[in-house]
Amino acid sequence: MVVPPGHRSGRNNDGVAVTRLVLNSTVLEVDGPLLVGVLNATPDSFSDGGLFRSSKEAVERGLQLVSDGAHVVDVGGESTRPGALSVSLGEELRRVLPVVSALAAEGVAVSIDTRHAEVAEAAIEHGAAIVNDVSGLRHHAMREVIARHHVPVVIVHSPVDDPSVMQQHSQYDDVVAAVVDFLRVRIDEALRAGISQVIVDPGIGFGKTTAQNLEILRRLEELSTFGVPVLVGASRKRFIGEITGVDVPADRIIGSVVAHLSALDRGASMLRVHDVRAHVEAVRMWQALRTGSTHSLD
Ligand code: HH2
Repeated sequence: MVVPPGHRSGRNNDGVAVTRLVLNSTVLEVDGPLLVGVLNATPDSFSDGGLFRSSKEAVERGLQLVSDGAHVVDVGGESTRPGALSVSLGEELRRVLPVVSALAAEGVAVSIDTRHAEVAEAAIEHGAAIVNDVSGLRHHAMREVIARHHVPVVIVHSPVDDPSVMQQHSQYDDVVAAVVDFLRVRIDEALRAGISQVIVDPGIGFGKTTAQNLEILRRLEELSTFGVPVLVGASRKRFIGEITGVDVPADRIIGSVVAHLSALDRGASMLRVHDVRAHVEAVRMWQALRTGSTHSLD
């Protein structure tokens, strides 16, 4: 496996991951876990759907995520929750573009959470700097857009492209092997298409049972074989509710933090989270325990 050339993701002297992404004309380098704040401009996302009815409210939320400590804000206009109905391209664009451009104008590093090449391209043209492809970079058109605009891509494992049926596809002999094999193929395709910055994500909850999500988190080191940053998004997901007994997604903060700290211990360097403040605190403590440093982190 060839490591994509745009990367210099490694470990510092304390063994903590350093992530470096080239975004438009700037470089985002984070010495320690990189936090991606979730911003769903949707009426039906499982934990924050309908909260930000206007673009203005969504932008305010995005700026709040940054002041709380998010390094990147991930803007999505279509829910991927199991069973979610797909929206038209026009509607997805209408939801995300004003939010992307307003945040980018404020200097925020924005990623666009989509499975559609048209939405990715329009969002990039409005200032998005990363594509979070929740369909796993399956489509040639998406690879072509990302390569042409030289933006980093998050490749998310999902057994099928369509969220409305993905829970019917959770049969794997070995879920971790299936995720690793899938990502290996997609990374090779990305490199062949000329994409130089790749981040991988096992797709927690994307066509997976609670037991499979746990198996992935327990064996997350197996994703380090690619030598590219590993992103984990367990935030508020249903399996956390099942394990902790916390029914309301927005109340699943402790379970989310614990899952994410475990992911950091097993090689993740990026976390996609709704509750940024709680994760900043948790990550500071995690990093201090690893390094012995008493300095508070930026
Ligand atoms: N999970 C969701 C959406 N996008 N992107 C990445 N890279 N990794 C994830 O695990 C991931 C993701 C689902 O969570 P959320 O955005 O909160 O909900 P919804 O899809 O209902 O909008």
